[in-house]
Amino acid sequence: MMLKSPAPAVGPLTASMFGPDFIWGAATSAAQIEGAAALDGRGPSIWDRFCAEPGRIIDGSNTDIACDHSHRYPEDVAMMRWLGLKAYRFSMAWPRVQAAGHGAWNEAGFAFYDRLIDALLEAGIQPHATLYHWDLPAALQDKFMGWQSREIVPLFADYAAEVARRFGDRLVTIATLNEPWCVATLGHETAQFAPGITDRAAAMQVSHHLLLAHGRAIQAMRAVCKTPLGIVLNHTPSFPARPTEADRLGARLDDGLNVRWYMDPLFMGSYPADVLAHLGADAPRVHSGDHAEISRPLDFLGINYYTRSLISTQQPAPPVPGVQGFTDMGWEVVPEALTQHLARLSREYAPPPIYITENGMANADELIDGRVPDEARIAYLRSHLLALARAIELGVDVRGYFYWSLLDNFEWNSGYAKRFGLVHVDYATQKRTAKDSAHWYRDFIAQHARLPRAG
Ligand code: IFM
Repeated sequence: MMLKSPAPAVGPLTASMFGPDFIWGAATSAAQIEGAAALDGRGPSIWDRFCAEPGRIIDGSNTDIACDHSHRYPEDVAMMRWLGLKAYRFSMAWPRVQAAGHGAWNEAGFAFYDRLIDALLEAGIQPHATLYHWDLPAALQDKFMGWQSREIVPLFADYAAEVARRFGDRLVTIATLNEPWCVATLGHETAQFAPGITDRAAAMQVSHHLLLAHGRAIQAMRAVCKTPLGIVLNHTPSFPARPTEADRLGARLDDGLNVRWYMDPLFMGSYPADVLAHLGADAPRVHSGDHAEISRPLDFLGINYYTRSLISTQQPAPPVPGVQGFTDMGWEVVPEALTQHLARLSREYAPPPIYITENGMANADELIDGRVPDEARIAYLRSHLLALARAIELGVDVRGYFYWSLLDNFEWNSGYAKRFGLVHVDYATQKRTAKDSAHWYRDFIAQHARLPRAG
């Protein structure tokens, strides 16, 4: 038996494959683009600390300036308008609006997001906010060991309620967390991300506190706003590399740790039994009532999809047939897995409407005579939009797509070495240049906008 990969999504892509209200967007996050790390009362984050530790970031860089978006946001909003984006997904930096993560609010920090949201609305672009995209106030790490402590849960809910109270009427959606798997596993088990801890039990406890904080924040925000609320998960569907029982079991466990560990408590009210058994003493401490809080109803589910995982007991995993290529991150390009995965989520969880809140590729882009000819990114976009259209055809309720990312930016432990943007950023001059993929996406969005509307 050969590896069962989904059938390739072939055929022409047309804008008419997406309904008239489909939302076209692009996404970023605060730490990756804003800069102004120490301006206007922003407190330090765990990523500022992590970047300062030798050897953590491959190019030794940090987020102090990044894309200088906090000063250049009018230019960036103008670029979004030129692209024809209907929506923009950004995150708020908790330490910018509450330097220590508890105590006084920082009005100068809130004023920045107030200006950004107004600029988006004036440009006719829907603002979609995420509350936590990894930049925890460092003071919370010092005081409570960050997400390892349950004491962080009410603090996050207070922060969420304050954002919802101030901005709920102007935000089109609010997501609590971005990619809790990365925070827990990459931050606390493998130490690739801040705060750089290697302790599986701590990582699993962190995952539970993140989910609980999400549930508590949903309740706190519902009390003060009517904005649609949700969460954003990163899913990397797992496949056995070989048709062996061992690889199949490995893929099932990997799926348990990445997909079911988060989907089951959110939509079914419990952690998956096989993963709990696997974790043994490293399973998190759960209080009675926690699962009821975590599984509060949501208005949308954000899915970030980039690639699949091939799992094998043979290391390195043996090559599989039909590989279409790899991005500059070394991630395999597998658009069909997106179709298959969305259909599976729909079938197994009956989730609320889905947004693809991130999808995109890093490419070794070059600026040549004022142009960035990134054909590989155009091919990636085209094939993933086709895969998405196939999922919609299969009946999956997908409402929008946000390309990751609007701009080249700080790619965490890869520093500025990896470029994901539709728009090239020259970090020495901060000059922005729309890549060929930006022109392609703009044309596609324009085609969609020209489709005849019913009525
Ligand atoms: O840059 C990240 C983003 O912050 C979270 N999702 C994955 C992207 C690419 O690695």
